[in-house]
Amino acid sequence: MEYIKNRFYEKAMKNMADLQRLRKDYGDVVLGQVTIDQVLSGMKGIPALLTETSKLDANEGIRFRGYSIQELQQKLPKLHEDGEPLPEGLFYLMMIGEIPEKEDVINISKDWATRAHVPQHVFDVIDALPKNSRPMTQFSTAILSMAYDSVFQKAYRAGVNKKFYWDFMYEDVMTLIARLPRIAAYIYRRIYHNGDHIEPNPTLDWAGNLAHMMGYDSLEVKRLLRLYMVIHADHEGGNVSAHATHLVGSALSNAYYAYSAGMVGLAGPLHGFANQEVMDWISEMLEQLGTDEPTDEQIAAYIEQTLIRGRVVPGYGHAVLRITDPRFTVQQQFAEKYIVNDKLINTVNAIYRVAPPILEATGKIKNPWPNVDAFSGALLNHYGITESSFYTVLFGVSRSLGVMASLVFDRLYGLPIERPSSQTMEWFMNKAGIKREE
Ligand code: HAX
Repeated sequence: MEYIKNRFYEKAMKNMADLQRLRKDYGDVVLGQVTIDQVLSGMKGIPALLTETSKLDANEGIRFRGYSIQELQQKLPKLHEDGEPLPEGLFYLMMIGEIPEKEDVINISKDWATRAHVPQHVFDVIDALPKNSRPMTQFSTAILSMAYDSVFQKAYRAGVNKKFYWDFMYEDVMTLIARLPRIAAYIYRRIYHNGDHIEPNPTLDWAGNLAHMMGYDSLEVKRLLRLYMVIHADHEGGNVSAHATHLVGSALSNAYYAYSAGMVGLAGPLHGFANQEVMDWISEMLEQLGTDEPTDEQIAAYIEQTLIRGRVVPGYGHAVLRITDPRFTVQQQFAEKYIVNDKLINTVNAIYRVAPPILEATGKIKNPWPNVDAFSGALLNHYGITESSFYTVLFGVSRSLGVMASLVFDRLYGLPIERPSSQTMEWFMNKAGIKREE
């Protein structure tokens, strides 16, 4: 499997000369002006990070190395002709920048299968937590407990030259990704299936094995999880999970520390936890209305009520996107293709009809359209994965692909410790040319 690592090195090293040239000869090129509003509204739109794996366009959605999700559905290798692409192929694409051959994808599957053994101490750490602690708490704690195994950390402590950091980081990243399905499934079976665990099947692909170990061996669930793992994998570098991973990694923390930090960020309700919140919000609505087939008028009234209560409508809005998230659309298409008349999916579609004009009419919500989290829960629920408190863990497993690929780039490029400046209120007032109210 060394050839994947070697190919990554050859391809990525070609960019090094460009990076050095940019820093040395063009370092004082001005990239734009930063406004007070940008800083005080969460640094939106400020170009501040170098991320190779994907790019998010506000009016088009995500592109992975230039390819849209629909293009990837056509081009990335699949196990079955009418199935979904394997996430292994997307990982290859993000790392190497080229669409892989089927053989490349099978090689990554095999590589991850050989690395997938999870040490007993990780299960012991999970089992030491209360069974009812949040799945994301169990997940991020389990990840952190694997730092013990970090080859990067050992190499660093042994004094290895920094030009080889990326190599050890690559090894940690591949091992970490390989172990995640087992860890996620272990937490799933521990919480929702009385600890009745299912052993991995090393002949299965990464997402297929996750479905298997969670207890779902049907082709349908494997197909859904392959789609799920592809569409959640990356969303350029500035989102909370990616940025937290990168930031912590910039202190030369190992991959387990960095990814665990990213997962703690993903667990927030405005980010990855929104996929559970969508389900909670819909459940509460249906309970309040006493129906599982609400009318558009009833949904509209519930949205208004949510806004009046000063709450967000989960699954809607985005910090960058200004359109319906293409990740929402591919899930909707998946449902149209494979699912006939599911009441929850009908409700999700009805919310999509009703919510955008109401959100737009508030005049303050910049993007009234649905994001990825508005649909994913209904699909999982349809196939029997009804435990919505677990959904953010599934998101997290997928997100490892992008943020971990980026971490290898970070170390190969030798990106420095990240340290933006912060300013006091007084500094901002001075810049605005105004004085504080007495
Ligand atoms: N419902 C109600 N109000 C909303 C809203 C929504 N869906 N989306 C934005 N707003 C509000 C904001 O809370 C903000 O209100 P205040 O001025 O009173 O603070 C105002 O509209 C302007 O916000 P914005 O500039 O449009 O949006 P932000 O960039 O600040 O936030 C969020 C983007 C995604 C966090 C936001 O749209 C939101 O809270 N959505 C609901 C939660 C959600 O679905 N999160 C998942 C996003 C996708 C993702 O990361 N998945 O992991």
